[in-house]
Amino acid sequence: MNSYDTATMQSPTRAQERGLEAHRLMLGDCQQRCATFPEVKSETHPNMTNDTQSPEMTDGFHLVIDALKLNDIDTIFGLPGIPVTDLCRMAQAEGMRVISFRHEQHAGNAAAAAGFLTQKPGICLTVSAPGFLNGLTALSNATVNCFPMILISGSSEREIVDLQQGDYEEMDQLAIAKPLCKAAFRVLHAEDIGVGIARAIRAAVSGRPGGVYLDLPAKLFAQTMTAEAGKKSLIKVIDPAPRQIPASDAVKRALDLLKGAKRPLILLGKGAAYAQADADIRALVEKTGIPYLPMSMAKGLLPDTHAQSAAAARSYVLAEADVVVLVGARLNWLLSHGKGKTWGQDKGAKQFIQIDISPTEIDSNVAIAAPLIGDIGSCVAALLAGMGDGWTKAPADWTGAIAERREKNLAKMAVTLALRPSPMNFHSALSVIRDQVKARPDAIVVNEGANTLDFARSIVDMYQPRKRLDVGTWGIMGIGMGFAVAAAVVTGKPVIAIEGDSAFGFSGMEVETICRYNLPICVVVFNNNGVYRGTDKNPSGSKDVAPTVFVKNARYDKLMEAFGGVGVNATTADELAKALAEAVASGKPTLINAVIDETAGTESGRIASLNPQSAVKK
Ligand code: ADP
Ligand code: TZD
Repeated sequence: MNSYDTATMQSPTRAQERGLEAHRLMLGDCQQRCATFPEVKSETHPNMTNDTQSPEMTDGFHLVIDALKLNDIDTIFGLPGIPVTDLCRMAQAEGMRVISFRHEQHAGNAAAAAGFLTQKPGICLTVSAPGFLNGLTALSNATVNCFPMILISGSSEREIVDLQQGDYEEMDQLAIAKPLCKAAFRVLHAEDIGVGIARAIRAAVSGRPGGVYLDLPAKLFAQTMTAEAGKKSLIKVIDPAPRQIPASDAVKRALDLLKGAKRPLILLGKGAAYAQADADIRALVEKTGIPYLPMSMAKGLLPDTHAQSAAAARSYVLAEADVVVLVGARLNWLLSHGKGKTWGQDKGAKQFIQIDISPTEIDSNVAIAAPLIGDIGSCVAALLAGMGDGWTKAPADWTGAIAERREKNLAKMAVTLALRPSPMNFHSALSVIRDQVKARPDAIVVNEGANTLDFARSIVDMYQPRKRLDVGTWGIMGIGMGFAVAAAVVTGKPVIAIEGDSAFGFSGMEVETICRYNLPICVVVFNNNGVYRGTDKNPSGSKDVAPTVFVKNARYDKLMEAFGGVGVNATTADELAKALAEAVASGKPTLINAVIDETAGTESGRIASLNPQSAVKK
């Protein structure tokens, strides 16, 4: 019955033996308990079998798979091991796509990105304790970013965990997950698997999306019940993310405020990208003629080349605007908390209209004059309906002043982008990627690093919604390969991962995963020999190098070659352009080691001011 046993019994290592023993104990224990406790006892439980009739049977493994499939979830990102190895195998046998990673954090990041791209919760499957903890960073990051995902982890026996008797990979995972995600559930009985998965799906995608933890103890998987009862126990979730219609007085309040605005601004956040209300959002922007700013993952909701984009005049519009419409964007650190110099504190108070699905987001940092609570699709549709046909466009003196600044800044930037210094700097390398994305606007860009992130965000224009995935709300490194794998798996489109050399290191081993599944991913490593830069010196004179520098002139391209992908060392913009175009056209896993001037970066990119300064002069 358990193919893990037979598959690994030939020559088990000591660790495997320990694991197998634990597994055997679990199974034995399960059988014993089945005989003892009525809730899992086949003879007495109404859903369980009676051997004499030999009806078709199912078990916990199959119920988990059936419950996911019933809810149109077709992909699992995970990493096998006790007690979920057979779950991976069986899911694959049942037609699900199972993408196995080298580290759970990247499987979790893939699940999160899949959730963001599809509005269906991405599934990450891990083993207990350490595997669970490895996945937890991604679960927590997904929750912070409002991405729907479900981390499903196998766990040890409750009886042993709760008495802290030292089980194989013992940990009270549910308790640990709870504060780090939106909801956490545990299923103890096979007949509750349907409810558990339904609750997890609803919790992940309804209201403000987020991460959900589902704890499945090992012995659940082997519990049996009749196939018929099993089928009946599953739940097809109806309307998992119900529309939330804004109140009409809230819509009127928002429109009244917007009507009187002299210098209005629309700010689009990744909530707007997630909502998939692309046509209405574009209609809102174009009908009102209001200039807009996209947050990084909202880039492409309207093409970055749109005449109303104020991205190239960002500081000006943030400081000068009088009424700001926030669409799925929080006034957190990325927006200087809605106050201070960035927001032109000396120019009088701003008034905000905030569209968000979460009522408690309102007034989180500054007073919000017109909250509009609901899903973005419904809210934007209500605004459009309320505006009717005769809505007056944003004042021309405001839009004209922005256009003037934008053109000036874009012209200045064009000169910088045309330069071809040797070695490459961030601008020359990114100008090449910018051209490639323009040629293939359906490609998905994944982006992490410090300078590599900041420059790419402003230089690489996006043309279509949900084509840019990045470090998000935490500014977290390590999302690169997980996000790239998910983007390729979910969309089948080419993926260009623009990676700082430090950032890449967090998930670099997943190039093997990329090669194994032959995914159309081109990783471009901006190799400037270190975190931020490669120039720091150890001031102590000891033989260690400085904490921010790496091995000089490393060849990350060889890493991809090691697994059969294409590796290219690019020292000029032309070489980079050629390699990138070939990678995108061929769809072959490719890693381009883009050699960047090691002096080119700045400390922490554009957020250097967040570094605490020592008060002591030494
Ligand atoms: P950004 O980082 O791009 O500024 P944030 O992650 O800070 O964006 O904000 C996203 C916001 O969008 C969150 O406050 C979240 O509650 C909200 N949100 C997510 N999905 C929806 C939706 N479908 N409708 C309304 N609001 C949403
Ligand atoms: N660890 C994690 C998980 N997230 C982080 N954000 C950091 C550490 C700190 N950090 C940054 O904020 S950016 C960065 C680190 C380590 C890497 C910057 O170096 P890079 O990019 O090589 O990736 P640039 O382009 O050379 O600056």
